[in-house]
Amino acid sequence: MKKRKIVVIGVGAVGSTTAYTLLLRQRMDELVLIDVNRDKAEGDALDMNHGMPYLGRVKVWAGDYEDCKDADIIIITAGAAQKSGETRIDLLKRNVAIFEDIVDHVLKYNDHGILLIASNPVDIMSYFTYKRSKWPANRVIGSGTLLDSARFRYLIGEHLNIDPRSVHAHIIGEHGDSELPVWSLANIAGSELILDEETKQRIFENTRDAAYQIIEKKGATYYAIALALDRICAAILGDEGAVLNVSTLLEDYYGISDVYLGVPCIVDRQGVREVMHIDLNEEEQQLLHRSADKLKELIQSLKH
Ligand code: 6V0
Repeated sequence: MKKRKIVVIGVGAVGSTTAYTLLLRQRMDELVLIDVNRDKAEGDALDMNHGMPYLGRVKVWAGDYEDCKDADIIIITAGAAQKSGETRIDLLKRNVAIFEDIVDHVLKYNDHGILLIASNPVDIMSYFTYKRSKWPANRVIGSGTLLDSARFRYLIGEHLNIDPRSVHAHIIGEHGDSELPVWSLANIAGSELILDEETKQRIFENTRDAAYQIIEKKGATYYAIALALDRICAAILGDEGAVLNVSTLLEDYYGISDVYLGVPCIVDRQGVREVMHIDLNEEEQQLLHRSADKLKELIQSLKH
């Protein structure tokens, strides 16, 4: 049987937590860690290997770009992270420069895998990777609003005392300040949520601003994003056809094209098999357009 292989590029807070999560869940047979800080990658690999007597056998090592050769999934979490008071957009120029180098290196060795992007601003970094790689859009995926949707479902579940896995609710648009809640489709067992406007506003603001709150308290966010990335890898490697709010290329989605945004997508071995068209009300459509316009402006600003 073909070995499943995942490469994680950038093993800082997000990358190493993601690697560890993938390892605990035994998602692959081989796991490669790449970082400009080689010592960090080597230290992480040693540390993880020492846990192997308590796990199944997974080969973990600190590698080079050559190791991308036969990888099924290449996760990029490298780059600058938000500091307290910074928005995700503040990271843009720094991370584009880092990505030029990383994407070109990956392309030298791999032309068939799936690139999974987590570095921020994730929608723009995913679009940039799609353009630079010239790979079909289905194989360049951003983590999008999967994490935001998880936060949203958790907060709704907490408020109603319901398991968040039974809460069906979506955050779509930018993974960032212009994202929007799709209240019109939020439901539990098909029943509409009965929440007053004030509660809805509070739940959404706590979802949207969650990263700021966490960064203020401990400097970085990594556990929940690691679980979200693990979920995407499971959907890909298991050929699941799971519906996940990842960032993907939109083509005439409510008239929006040529931008990456988080929307519900069917994810399987091909990556994004299909972008799902969901019924948004007028207000939600307007907010989605606003989110797309903001990202398009930023993409344009990169060209100057
Ligand atoms: P971090 O802890 O600073 O780690 C970044 C890592 O990237 C470090 O180990 C660096 O050495 C490494 N690195 C930098 N340049 C390169 C390069 N050229 N090649 C290889 N490695 C390199 O940051 P953290 O892990 O906290 O965040 C990483 C990225 O994820 C940031 O852009 C965050 O904003 C983003 N996040 C995205 C989330 C999402 O939902 N998509 C959630 C949380 C963070």
